[in-house]
Amino acid sequence: MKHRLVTCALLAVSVLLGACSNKEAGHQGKAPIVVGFSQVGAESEWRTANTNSIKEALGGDDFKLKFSDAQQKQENQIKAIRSFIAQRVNVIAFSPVVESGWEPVLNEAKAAHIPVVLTDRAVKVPDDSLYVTLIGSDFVEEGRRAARWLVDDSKGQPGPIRIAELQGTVGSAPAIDRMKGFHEIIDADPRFQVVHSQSGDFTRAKGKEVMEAFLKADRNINVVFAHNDDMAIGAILAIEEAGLKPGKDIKIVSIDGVRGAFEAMKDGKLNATVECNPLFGPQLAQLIRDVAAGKPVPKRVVVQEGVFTQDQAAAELPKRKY
Ligand code: GYE
Repeated sequence: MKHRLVTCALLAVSVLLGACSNKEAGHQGKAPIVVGFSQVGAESEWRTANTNSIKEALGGDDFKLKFSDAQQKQENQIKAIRSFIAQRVNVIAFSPVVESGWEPVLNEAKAAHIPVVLTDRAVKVPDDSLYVTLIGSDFVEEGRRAARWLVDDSKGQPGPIRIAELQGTVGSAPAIDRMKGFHEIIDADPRFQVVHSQSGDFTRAKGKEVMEAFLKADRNINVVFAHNDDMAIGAILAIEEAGLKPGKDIKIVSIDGVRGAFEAMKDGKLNATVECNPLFGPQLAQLIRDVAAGKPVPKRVVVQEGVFTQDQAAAELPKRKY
């Protein structure tokens, strides 16, 4: 009897131990996948929607999310990634604020055998084995789409068509690529002239500030091309304060497709927005599951998106999830 009891107790202990070591084995057992995520910041409506989508998708029992906000500073992201490495997370994911300067820290992650998933923005590294995959939009195509809208809208109009450009964060993939795509299209038509171009760092406040400065120097602006909706919304305020009508005296096209842009289109103040979908949390969660399980994943995953104009705004607005 005593012997039996001891055997039972031993069995119970070994089952418990088994469960524990299974948990410690990380993602192979039932234990959650520990993910360190470094977000750019909270600079725009797009970013807030993106953060919510990621937190929700990585909020279940399958994951343990360590989330860090870099406040648009690369040095903060590098610090966060180093701390994820020190904590030996299973997967590191991050949306790089700028394209360059990532090699040292990515090499450290590689040396620690921690796979890196890039979200939203690309990096410039000579060795692309430093990250496993990138999930995000095609920013060059978004720039082309904004330009194609403009070409269409200004059919039959005489030149010059004077454009003010509000760039995103200097050195960031979306700023570089959207500018490139936009020029690819407009440079084919000599009527289009980009007469002002400056960064508004993807925020409303800076978009407004930069537009105010443009208008102080020059009231002869026909079009604003803003690299995101928030800067366009800031520019709308500056245009109104200057006594001009946004959407009429100055046409405005921007990128993201956030709720604020649809509201501005409904009011006739913004002319068009090119969609950039931030709601890829669920797709990211699946990618991370695959990466953690050592399954092969595509090097580049592109998010699906479209273009919307004023006539579609009222019908589209209630359907928008961001
Ligand atoms: O367009 C902008 C945000 O990287 C796609 O960053 C993202 C951009 C987005 O601040 O609103």
